[in-house]
Amino acid sequence: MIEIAGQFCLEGRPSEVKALGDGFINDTYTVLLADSPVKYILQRKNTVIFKDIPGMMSNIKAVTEHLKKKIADAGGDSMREALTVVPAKDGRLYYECDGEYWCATVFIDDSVSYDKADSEYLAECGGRGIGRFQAMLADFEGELVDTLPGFHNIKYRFVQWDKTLAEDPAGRAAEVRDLISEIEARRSEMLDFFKLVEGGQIPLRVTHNDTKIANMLFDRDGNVLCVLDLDTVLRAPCLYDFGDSIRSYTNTGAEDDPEPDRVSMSRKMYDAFLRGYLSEAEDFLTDIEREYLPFSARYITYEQVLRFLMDYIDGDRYYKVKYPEHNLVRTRAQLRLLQSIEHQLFSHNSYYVK
Ligand code: GN1
Ligand code: MG
Repeated sequence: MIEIAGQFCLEGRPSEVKALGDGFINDTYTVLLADSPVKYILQRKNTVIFKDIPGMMSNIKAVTEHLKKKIADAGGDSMREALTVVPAKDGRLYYECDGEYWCATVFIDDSVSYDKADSEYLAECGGRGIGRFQAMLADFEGELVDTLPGFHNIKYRFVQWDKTLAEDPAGRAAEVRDLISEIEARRSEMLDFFKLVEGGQIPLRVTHNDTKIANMLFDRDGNVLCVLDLDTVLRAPCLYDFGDSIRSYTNTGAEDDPEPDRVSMSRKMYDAFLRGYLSEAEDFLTDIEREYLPFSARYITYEQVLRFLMDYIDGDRYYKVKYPEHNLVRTRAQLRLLQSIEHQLFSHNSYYVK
């Protein structure tokens, strides 16, 4: 690992590499130097999921350069408020070895990260952080490679879903019939929403697409310092970021809570995140985007239920699992969250119901 770290343009000699965090997709490490306090993040990218790492890294480089310029113009600290990609010694944005792709960024010290939002204040700050991230990228005009075709495209997810159910590779479909019908019961409503994206009524913007709270760094005052994990920066509806944030910030339980009774959407956290988000996004949101903010929470949470369940049926090939039933536990917990979102935002006495 030290040898791999040494392939990058670091400010000194790497002396220690330590595993970091709980990502579901990539493997992440911290790199310490022998002769300097500067630290780095080293990641082995998941090449089963991401087919074009050079394309992904050129997206990340272009987007972070754009953000850094905006941050510096506003008098901010562009080394702490945006990721800094560290190139390999041959000038590429990755190091390839035995078919594995490694990438490095500068570690941002003196910051706080969370798996779960613990206050309305933090949710409001999170909303502001994502709104600002999207606002800063509103005038990004560069090319972006589509690193994950069909990522939040529910039509494409149903193609994968139908195939997985038909093949039933791990022989697990029969035991999850109740969950499969929860997916099927909502299929047409989800496709109706996606027609608005395909038809162009809902615009594409430069968005993050994986805005769970663990993908943000906060400062000691609770403000979002830096948005991390830019692997999925794509042109997509900004609603996906809002929806995924609500899925993460408002959950009273854990994403994989083994006790679904602990899981619900906190309405107060929803309102706080929305308040923060609108304080930055109000100026660019169109009427239809505003109208569909609540639905996006339902859409993304539904997609997550589908993806966890599909991976369980598929024999756990996409997400890292910590125990054999993990994807099933995740499915049940996210389904409970979906039902709570529906109950609170879409039942007849809800002000959001359409
Ligand atoms: C994955 O990479 P990470 O752990 O932030 C996944 C997201 C899911 C999330 C669920 C590329 O995110 O789409 O919402 O897990 N990323 C990819 O926690 O599939
Ligand atoms: Mg990710």
